[in-house]
Amino acid sequence: MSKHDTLPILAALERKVLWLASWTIHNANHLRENSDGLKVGGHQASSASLATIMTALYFDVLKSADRVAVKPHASPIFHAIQYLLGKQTRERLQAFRGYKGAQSYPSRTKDADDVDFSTGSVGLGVAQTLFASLTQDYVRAHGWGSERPEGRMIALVGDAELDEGNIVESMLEGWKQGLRNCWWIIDYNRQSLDAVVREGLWQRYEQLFRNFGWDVVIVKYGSLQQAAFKEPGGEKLRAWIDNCPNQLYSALVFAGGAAWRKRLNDEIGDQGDVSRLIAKRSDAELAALMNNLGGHDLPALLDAFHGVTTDKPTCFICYTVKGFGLPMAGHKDNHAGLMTPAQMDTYRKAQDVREGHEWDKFEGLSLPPERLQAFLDAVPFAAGGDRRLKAPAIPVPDRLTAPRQAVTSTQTGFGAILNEIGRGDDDFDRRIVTTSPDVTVSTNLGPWVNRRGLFAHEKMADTFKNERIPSTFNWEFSPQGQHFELGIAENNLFILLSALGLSHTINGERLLPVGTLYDPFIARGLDALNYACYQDARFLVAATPSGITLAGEGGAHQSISEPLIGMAQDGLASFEPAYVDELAVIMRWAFAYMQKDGDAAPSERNWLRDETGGSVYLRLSTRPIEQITREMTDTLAQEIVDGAYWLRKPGPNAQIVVAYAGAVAPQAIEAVGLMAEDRRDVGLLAVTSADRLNAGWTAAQRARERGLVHARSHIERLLADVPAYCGLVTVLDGHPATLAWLGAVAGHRVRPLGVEHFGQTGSLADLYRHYGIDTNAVVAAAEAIVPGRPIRHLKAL
Ligand SMILES: Cc1ncc(C[n+]2csc(CCOP(=O)(O)OP(=O)(O)O)c2C)c(N)n1
Ligand SMILES: [Mg+2]
Repeated sequence: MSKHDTLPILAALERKVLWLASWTIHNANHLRENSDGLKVGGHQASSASLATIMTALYFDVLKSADRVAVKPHASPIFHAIQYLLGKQTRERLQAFRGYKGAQSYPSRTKDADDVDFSTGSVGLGVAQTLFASLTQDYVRAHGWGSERPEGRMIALVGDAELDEGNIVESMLEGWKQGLRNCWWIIDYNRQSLDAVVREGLWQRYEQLFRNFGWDVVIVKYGSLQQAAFKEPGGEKLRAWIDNCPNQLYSALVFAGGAAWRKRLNDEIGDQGDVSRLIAKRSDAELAALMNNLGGHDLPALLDAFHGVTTDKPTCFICYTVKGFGLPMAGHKDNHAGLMTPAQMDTYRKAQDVREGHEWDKFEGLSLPPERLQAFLDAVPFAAGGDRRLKAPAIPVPDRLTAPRQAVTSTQTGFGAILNEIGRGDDDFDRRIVTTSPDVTVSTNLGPWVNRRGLFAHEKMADTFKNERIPSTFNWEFSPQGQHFELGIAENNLFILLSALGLSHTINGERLLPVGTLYDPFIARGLDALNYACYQDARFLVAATPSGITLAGEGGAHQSISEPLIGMAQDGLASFEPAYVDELAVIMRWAFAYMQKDGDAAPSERNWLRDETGGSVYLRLSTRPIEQITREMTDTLAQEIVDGAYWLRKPGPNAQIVVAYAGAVAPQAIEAVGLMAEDRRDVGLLAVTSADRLNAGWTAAQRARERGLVHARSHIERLLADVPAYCGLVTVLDGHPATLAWLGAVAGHRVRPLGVEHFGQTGSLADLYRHYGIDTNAVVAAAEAIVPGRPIRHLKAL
């Protein structure tokens, strides 16, 4: 079909998309039964701003291999487009923002109409497209997925969204990594939520993008304006538009044709030709001309998009009007504005939509429905079939191992386990991809990187090696490398993990991503981590060092709240093992768990939904501790994965049980040893995952409440035989609330020990004593809750 034939169809679809989106929002707010009396909202103005751009993209420019992150508030436009393409149902549109309805912000996991990337927290979806493009390149450089066409990774970006620093962080990384096939289309409506944006912002953007190696295309004037500029006096009009402040332009868009005329006549009306240019247009024509910014003009947009012939990252700055085509257009307070029923009625009539036919796809359009349907059936974007790709699970070895060391830390063990994996060359070894924000060496990924190399489009030798200068690390880049070295930006780490962790469904090629960072800096990237989990990306993150155990480094580097984050973060199973043999079991399980995609029903053994899979967080330590020599039986391995096991099972008369997690194991063991000199049957519970224990406990209780009376979680079984009078001391290098709930499982009195205040520098002994997580503190806590006389022990503390 020639461009000549396509334009009228696209223009009709643009009207329809805007109508359907507006109707969807109106329906949700004014027509649907809404017993709580609250308006559900829907961002009518913000959506309208992108109606033309998205029409041009989805119905003409996009290919099926392209992937798009849609600005959160354009969700109604996206759903309307999918409805026209037959991929969204009327029922879900009618339930927009309601239970199980089309989502307020496009959601990969909760929407049914093939959202490529979730958005909502502004900035993150934008950066996701950049990292998705790097991931696509990584996959292809490794020889996978070349049977599919390459896609462009596209973000529809709000202009105020660019204030989010994570976008700039990602641009810097994209520049370093040779970004290709990435388009960011800025909806330059010059409005944010609260107000009108600063003058001249586009110039800052333009320079910013060019500095990072992007092409910039500015789509400022629509075709009506371009034609008017060629009329006598047109250049004067253009100069006026170019000099008009954003606030004033927005205000005049809102005020309409008569206001435009008055203002233009006041400012440039006595200048001959231009007066005639203005005078020969009616108010409506004048408003149409002045509102005809490039971002609302199909010919200008199609020229701009089709004009790109390279794979260079490209930014389009498209001038738009927030609320375009609606009565609230341009008003600075329009962000959460809703049309009134009367306004909607006027709009309905103007669209020739009959009452009762509001959802009809082609209602009110003058083109024949068959022609429109035939066009929709042939839209290239929708031609490729299922957009959710699948990739088979990569078999995980039966065991992961590290050379045995008598005294070592979980961080060292982590590096050693990956180093062992790095020796092999089967599919499992090749599909692992590691990444770290400038802490590769200090989180112990160095040995793995030495074996597998760093990833880059081009080969880059390690100059130190070439110059024969001895160095522990071989820093060689090549397209075959398996490590992404990132600059220091934890947001980038988590967004890259999100992109790598969706490769199976975006590229049809599975990767097993492993990221490392320092535990306290999880907080820096937390929203990006949450975003990655919300999209159901699959990865393993190892956070190390952690806690006050980092002694000499001091309070700025000592994490406290992260164990609670690990428990509370959905989609992330978290572990804090103490011993390397536990870690090996957990990592093996994690690589399989990351690939699961099954039934959401919980297992009757631990009441966890393991079959659905998820991502995994390992909180690891630099503290070398004496390892236990033991056989890793299947039962023990299972308990480690379920979250806890008895290191010393309490006897029938136990008065004290100590439960510990992570690096404080030696303190817990010593305290139990001392107390055992005076009290019989003292128990020691090794907790490897407070998160999984807690989740299983909650799920089993819920199951019992629903009538499954025999439902028992792992922690309930472990504590079942502990006498009711027994006290429970819990201890970890992290917030005490992590384990405090253990007392509620079977009604035991509990004294939770942990860290509540910022750490500081000192020796390990100093700090453990100061914060009350040393051997002495465990014994003192036990003494406070144990029944009967004080505990005597032979060794002085
Ligand atoms: C991280 C984050 N902070 C704040 C918000 C709330 N918020 C939603 S939209 C918006 C303004 C967006 O302005 P812009 O990107 O220009 O889009 P427009 O509404 O103009 O279409 C804000 C502050 C959010 N969604 N995410
Ligand atoms: Mg804006």
